Amino acid sequence: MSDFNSNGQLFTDLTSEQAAIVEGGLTVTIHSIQCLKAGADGFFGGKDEAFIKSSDSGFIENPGVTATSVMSMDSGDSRTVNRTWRNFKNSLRIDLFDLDGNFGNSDDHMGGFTAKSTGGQVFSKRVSGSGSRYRIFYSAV
Ligand SMILES: [Ca+2]
Ligand SMILES: [Ca+2]
Repeated sequence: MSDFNSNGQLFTDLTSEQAAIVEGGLTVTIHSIQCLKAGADGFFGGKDEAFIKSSDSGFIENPGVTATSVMSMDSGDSRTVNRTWRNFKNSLRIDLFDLDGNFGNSDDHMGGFTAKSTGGQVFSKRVSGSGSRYRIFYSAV
């Protein structure tokens, strides 16, 4: 929506996305993950080859480099991740997958969530999918 201000100059109202750019966007850090149940390889059993990816858009840093390395996860395992994503918006989508490339299948989705600001505090989020359950520890500002 456009309008003229008192000096007769054209100005445009910011959309919420543009306002987030002015405010600096959102920075999401995944601190660690905990595997509550490793089950995404079905009857093959064993561990998940977990990786975290954001399919979001509008990245400020590392565009295109959106996934972590693969972490071998068994039930009860915890791993430090310490990976940060930053975008232009006020939310950022995080998804967890099990790598299945060696079997020629597409990777299994093990759940995800849309992160919003936590005021810098560390929150945990439970996600599940494809027979696996995880807890993801994150913060966002
Ligand atoms: Ca699998
Ligand atoms: Ca796998």
